[in-house]
Amino acid sequence: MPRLFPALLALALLRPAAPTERATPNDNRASAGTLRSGVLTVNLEARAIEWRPDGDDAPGIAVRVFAEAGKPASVPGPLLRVPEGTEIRALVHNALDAAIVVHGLSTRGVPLGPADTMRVGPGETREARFVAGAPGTYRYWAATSSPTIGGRSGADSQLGGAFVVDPRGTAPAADRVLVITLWQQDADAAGITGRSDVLRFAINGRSWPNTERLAYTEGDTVRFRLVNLSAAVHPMHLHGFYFDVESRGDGTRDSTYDAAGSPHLAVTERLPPGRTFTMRWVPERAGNWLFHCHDNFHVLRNRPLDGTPLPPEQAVHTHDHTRDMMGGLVMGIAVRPRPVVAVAASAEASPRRRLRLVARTDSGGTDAEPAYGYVLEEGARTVPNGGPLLPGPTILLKRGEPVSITVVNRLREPTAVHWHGIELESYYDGVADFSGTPGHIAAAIAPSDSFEARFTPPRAGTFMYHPHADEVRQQQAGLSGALLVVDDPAAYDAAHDVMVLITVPRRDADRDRVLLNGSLAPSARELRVGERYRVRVINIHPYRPSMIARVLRDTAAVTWRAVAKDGRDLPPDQATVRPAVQQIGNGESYDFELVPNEPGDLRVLVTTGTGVPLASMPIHVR
Ligand SMILES: [Cu+2]
Repeated sequence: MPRLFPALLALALLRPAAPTERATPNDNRASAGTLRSGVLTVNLEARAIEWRPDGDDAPGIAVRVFAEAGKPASVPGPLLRVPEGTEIRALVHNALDAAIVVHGLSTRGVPLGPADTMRVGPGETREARFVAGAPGTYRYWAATSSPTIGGRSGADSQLGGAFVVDPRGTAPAADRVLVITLWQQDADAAGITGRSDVLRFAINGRSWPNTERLAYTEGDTVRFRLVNLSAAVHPMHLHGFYFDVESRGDGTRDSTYDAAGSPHLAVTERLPPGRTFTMRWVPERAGNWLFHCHDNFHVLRNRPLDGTPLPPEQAVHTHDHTRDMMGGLVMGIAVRPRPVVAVAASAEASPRRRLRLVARTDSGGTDAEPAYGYVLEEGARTVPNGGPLLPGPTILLKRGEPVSITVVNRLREPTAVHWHGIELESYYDGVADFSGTPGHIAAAIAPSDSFEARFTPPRAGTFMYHPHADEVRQQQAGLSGALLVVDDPAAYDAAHDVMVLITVPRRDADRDRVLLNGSLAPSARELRVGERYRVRVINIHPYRPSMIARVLRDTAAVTWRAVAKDGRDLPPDQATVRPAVQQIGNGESYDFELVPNEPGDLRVLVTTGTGVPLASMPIHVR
């Protein structure tokens, strides 16, 4: 140790002094600058600050941010929000010791010109003057080195903010602007970051469980504007409710959908780096709900920023699962009941169907790579009958029929099951130690214990179920499956259903591939020319948010007709015939209608977002 000391001292002397100013989280509720006579004047300053994403009492990190000159700094940087037609005069002063290139301070909704980028040397001040442009959700950002948002990782990663243009003549909507950022020191070659890494995903400058808690009342109309200033793709998932994706943007243009057109309903929307979307939803049921990224590695509790280790995962299991085991891109939403005149409890409309879903150990696992699986029991029937327990048994429910599913935990660790995409009561939603209402919260299911989930699926479609406690470990061990809701289970024809259920292999040695229907080598399907098949593509993989599923004849995609997304039928104008190519984020499902028009061999091919094959399933057409 003494021998190392001079070297450490030299390193310490070489490091720039830690910034003394501490940034506050930015809730993005008010625009920066002064709006007068149709002109927004704002003085932005790039400076080095300390950011504490885990709260004021937790360790911080040194990052660069934009702040308003003379005002406290925040993460993310100041919100610029103006009515359409406003002229923006933004002075940008660079108080950093390196030059920055600023992007996004130019007119929105038109092709980008050279004015969109502005180099500001250290100590310099430059002015951007422009008319705001088309209404929508945008962002501005800067970097000392990277030419792209996705290339930023460390100190530059928080250098930016949201930019919103409201329609002319309207007051700003009562919406919330949610800016996602990511600070990371290192990522491995695959860009996959694990629990042990020191990194931070944040929404409006804070990581779960320190993100803002949102509160609404049943029946409110809620609007979120999502802005991804991070270097990663985030499939954002809302529990319990569909939301309407009102617009999608690339930061330069925002494709606000025709208000008269059909809604784009989803429970999960993929958000690549630099992109934006706007969502509207109505919380119709009281209780606690989550809105979170469905890439499980983006909702892990990460190591404290001072580098101290986390307790081992199993030890953490004894605490509040959602608070203590999740982190990063999670928002908690409390929905208060709307006061109503009490009505007498009505008798159940129809008898409740009773199922048991048993989580248990499968054969072939190790302590490091456990093998778990589900067994579905109904009366004397058990599915599957033997091992291996992969994939989870498909749960087939009848639309409108009340169901009781008793989850029995035969594991040696707590678990909980989330019925992903189902509109149900909060208490049964399966987020351990979080779902429910104050005083009536559903705990994690302890080993040897059970939990009865009750719901009545209101619509037919393709859904999924998976644990919402220690998701990375339990899903990789084999706990997940498809949940199909149909109008008439007796008439359900599995021979005309082509399931493409994408999950993660149990062993890390197989991590360069994915499982299709629980297998690295899925068995072939036999289809008949001219008959109509429903292809259900489901992604419950814990990471890989950009996979693409295709149905190919040789190397060319056949065509299919889109019929549903996230379990919800598409309106006629969106149910179009298109090439059989679909990108799919974690927690998304897509249904297609496929009618093979000639005999021969097809295959389902699942690749990474850049085309690297991950899995293939043969289809023989006779
Ligand atoms: Cu994510």
